[in-house]
Parts: sequence; C-alpha cells; structure tokens
Amino acid sequence: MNEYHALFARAAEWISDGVRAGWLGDVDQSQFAAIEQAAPADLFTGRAARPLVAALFGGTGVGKSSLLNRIAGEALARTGVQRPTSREVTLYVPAAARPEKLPAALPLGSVQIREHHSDALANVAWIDAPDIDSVEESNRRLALAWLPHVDLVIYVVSPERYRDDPGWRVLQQRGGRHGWIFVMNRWDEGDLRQREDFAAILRGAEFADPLVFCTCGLSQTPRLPSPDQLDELLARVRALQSAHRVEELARLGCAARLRELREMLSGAIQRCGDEEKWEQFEIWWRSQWSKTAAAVADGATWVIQASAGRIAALHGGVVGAIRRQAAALRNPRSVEPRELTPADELAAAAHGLWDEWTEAKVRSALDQAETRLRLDGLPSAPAMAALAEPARDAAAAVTAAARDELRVALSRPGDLLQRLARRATGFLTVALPGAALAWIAYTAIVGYFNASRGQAPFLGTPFLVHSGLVMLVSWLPPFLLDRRLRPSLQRTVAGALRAALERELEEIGSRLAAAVGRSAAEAGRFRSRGESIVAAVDESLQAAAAQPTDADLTRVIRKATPVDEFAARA
Ligand SMILES: Nc1nc2c(ncn2[C@@H]2O[C@H](COP(=O)(O)OP(=O)(O)OP(=O)(O)O)[C@@H](O)[C@H]2O)c(=O)[nH]1
Ligand SMILES: [Mg+2]
Repeated sequence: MNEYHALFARAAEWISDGVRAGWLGDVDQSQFAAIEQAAPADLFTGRAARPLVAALFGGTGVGKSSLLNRIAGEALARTGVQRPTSREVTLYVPAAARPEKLPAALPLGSVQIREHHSDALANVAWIDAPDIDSVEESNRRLALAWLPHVDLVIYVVSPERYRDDPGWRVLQQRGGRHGWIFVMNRWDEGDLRQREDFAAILRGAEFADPLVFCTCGLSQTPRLPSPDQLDELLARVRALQSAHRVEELARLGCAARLRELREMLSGAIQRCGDEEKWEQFEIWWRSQWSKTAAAVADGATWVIQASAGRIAALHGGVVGAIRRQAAALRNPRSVEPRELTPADELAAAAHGLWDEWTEAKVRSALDQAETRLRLDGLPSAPAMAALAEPARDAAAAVTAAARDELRVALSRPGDLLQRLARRATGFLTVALPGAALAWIAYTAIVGYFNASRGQAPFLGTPFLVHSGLVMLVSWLPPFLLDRRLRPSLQRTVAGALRAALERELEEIGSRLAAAVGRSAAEAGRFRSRGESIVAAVDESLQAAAAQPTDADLTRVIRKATPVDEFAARA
C-alpha cells in the first residue's frame, strides 16, 4: 500500500515538474487527476487493521436496501416503492471499526453510519448505496464517489432487469478493481432460466465461475423457483473477511489503478517525443537555419555596400576631400548636425547590419520551428524558450562583432600578403630613388673632379636630363605598385562588415543548434525519469500479477487481462 502511494507521489511530482517545464500539458495533469487513487483503506485511516468493505450496488428498486436490512436483521436503510428510495449511503460497520472521519469526497450529510456487533461478520463493513444508474445526478455521483472505497461489490439485479442494466456498464469498467458477488433479488418474480442466462452473461464478461445467489426479501415468502440463498451469500462474505483476503482484494484494486497510471504515464512519455524525433528536428533546424542565414547574408549585401560607400565617400581619397570641402562651402557657418564622429560612423554601419527585416527573418524561422515541433508531436514550449535567448541576443552580437571587425580592418587594411607587399613597395619607393640619388651625386662629384683637372669636360645638360630620368624611373614603378596595392577604403569596410556578419551568423547558428540540442537532451532526461517510474510500476504490477490460488478469492475475481480491461474502457 505504501509502495502504491509512493508510486503515485513520484508520478505526481514528475507530472508537475513536466507541466512547469513545458514538457507536459493540462491534458496530462487532468488525465492523472482522473486516475482513481482513493482506496477502501481511506475509510479507516489511522487503524492498523480494517474490515472488508462489501457494498450493495445495482439499479433502483432491485431491493438493495431490503437486502441490507435482512443482513442486519433490522430496518437500517429506507426501503420503499417510491423510486429511487435511497438518496443516502448507509454504512453499517463493526462497532470497533467505526470511522472517525471520512475522506473529503464523501459528503457527510449523505451518509448514515450504523454500528453492528455481529460475531459471524465481525470484520465486514456493509454499504448500501443509491442506484448507480440513477436519473438523479446526485445519486449517481454519490454512488460513484463511494465505489473506489469498496473491496467487494455485491451486485444486485432483479429477474426483470438484469440484461440491459445501464449501471452494469459502469461497473464492468471497474471489473478488475473489486471482488464481485452477484445477487438476483426479487427471486419470487424470477425463474431458473433467468438465473442461468444471467450467469452466462457474467461468464461472457470474464467471470470464469461467477457467484450468483438468488434471494427474496418478502416477509411472506411465496413459492420460489429455488430456495433463498441469503445464508450462502453471507457464508461467502464471511470467508472473505480474513485480513489476508482483505489485503488480497486491496492489492487487486491497487493493481488496476497502477495499470491505469502506467497507461497514462506511457502516453505522457510519448508526448515528450523520442530520441529519433528530436534528432530529426535537430537536423531539420540546422538546415532551416542555414537557409535563414543565407537569406540574411544575401539581404545584407546592399546595406553593406551602402555603408561602405558612405564611409569611403566621407573619408576616403580626393573625392571625399572635395565632398567635404563642398559641404563646408555650401554651409560655412553651420555646425552640421548630421556630422558624425568616425566612431559613430562605424557604429552606424555596424548597426545597419541587423535591421527590422533581419529580425523578421529570424522570427519567421522560429515560427516555423514551433510549427514543425507541433507537427512532429513534440512539446514546443521548452525548445522555443531555449531558442529565444540566442535569437534575442543576435542583434547585439552582430553589431558588436561588426564594430570590432571594422576597427581592426581599418587600422590594418588588407590581408597579410597585401601588407607584406606594401612594406616592400614602401621600402622600394624610398630606397630606389635614394640609391639613384647617391649614384647621381657620386657621378657629379667624380665628373667635377676630373673636369677641374682638365681630364674631362664639365657635366652638362644631358647629365641633368639623365639624372632626372634615373630618379623618375627609380621612384615611379614602386610608387605606382604601392598605390595599386593599397586597399580601397570602401572594399575594406565592406569586407569587414561581410566577414563579421557571416562569422556571427554561423556563431548564432551554432548557439541555436546547441539550444535545440539541450532541449532534446532535457526531454530525454525527463523521459527517462518517467520511464523509470513506469518500470517501478511494472515491477509492482508483476509482483501483483500472481493471481491468488485461494479458491474463495478466485471465484470473486474477474480474470480480465489488462488489455481487455483497457479495451473495455476505450
Ligand atoms: N417482490 C419483491 N419485492 C421486493 C423484494 N425485495 C424488496 N422488494 C421491494 O422492492 C421495493 C424496493 O426495495 P428497495 O430495497 O428500496 O430497493 P433499492 O434497490 O434499495 O432501491 P433504491 O434505493 O431506489 O436504489 C420495496 O418496495 C421492497 O419492499 C423481493 O425480493 N421481492
Ligand atoms: Mg435503497
């Protein structure tokens, strides 16, 4: 019994954790709440031993209350011709086991508790319930509220109506939860064929060898088709009142509830999605994000070109200088409000990379992810919450990366090869004209010296022209090469923005993929927690599966397999 409550407590905790985390929903919670947890022992909390709870159920007017009065030997319950008669439950308990308080679901106002001092049936608590198929909703509710607290259902029918008794359907669903004894009361109105027919119906309902007793409650006993069997009925109940058999019947009830719990848990576990489903979603999401990233990168092309063009026009080269001058001339005194500092310009260019359009693209990818999760039958809330964070931070991440990239690129424009080549051309632009100048100077000094000694004529115009040409030839090629190698400001800015965007899109992509992965892993952990509860339920059910071999018990137990039982309920 403790194990049973412990399993329900574990399941309740798992479900409420699941609902909180979004793995499970209200459906699971209400399905769990619908599983009956109440048990006969609840009527006698705080007592070491409890009596067998035997209850008279059946349609109205079949004579349940009359039967209880016969059992008690006094008029405990109201009986009558008015239908329905009983609107309250009569609880007829051994004086020593009188319950101090009743479970909250059982309204105290609609129960009369009477004590008995029977020696023969000292350990039996009797219940006389209103009709279970009552047109009166309150009667039905009352009968159904008491049912979970019953070990042994004494199902009373009359010869006149035992075939299409609607209450029978309700009770059949509960087949595996109780022990069953059947009574055909008003036997004065029946015949032997009806009794046989009723027994055949019961055998069809998985009662291998049902106990059917025929009774008649009239004080003036007329001729009956067969003798009244109240004493035999009482003898059977007497045989079931031992502590061991009460325990066996309670075990039966617990097993039925655990089977229901197992079914509910299995459904909930399935709704968390299995590993394969999550894996497929992860693959789908990766391809979805690469599509989104490609679209974002494509869509940013114009924005990047425009930003780069603007910065180049404002700061780069002769055209930029002319523009600045022109602007100053057009408006000499005004302090241009739109004039931005270089840092602001870089920030604006970085900021422009992630605009509303980009944001909408990402949002649409997330919406599609949510739809996909739903279509796959996976719980969407936790995964969507995990995706939301990297998606929310995307704008800030791209902007920061673009700013960094721009600063680095502008301070060290070009790639490594370009930078090395430019060092060489820079060096040559100085070194070659330097060397040429040294050679010209040397030639001029030596020429002057020789001329002053009359060994050669003084250097003239041709030397000057040649020197000029040598200077030009030594300076111009490295200078032109250097200019050619200098990266344009526009290309540098555009390259930096594109590199930052692409790198960051990939980074966001892997953060999003990691978020999906984390969700899948969490779902897996949550699922295994549920599976371990199911395994514990199975273990407990296996222990309970051994059907009692006790002949007194086997005759009152319906031998339905769990599958049949669920099918009947469906
Ligand atoms: N002919 C005949 N009448 C009976 C027998 N047992 C009870 N009755 C009568 O049937 C009527 C209904 O009996 P109850 O005991 O009130 O029936 P119940 O099943 O408790 O009915 P509800 O309380 O309405 O669910 C009463 O008038 C009884 O006197 C019987 O064996 N034969
Ligand atoms: Mg009654």
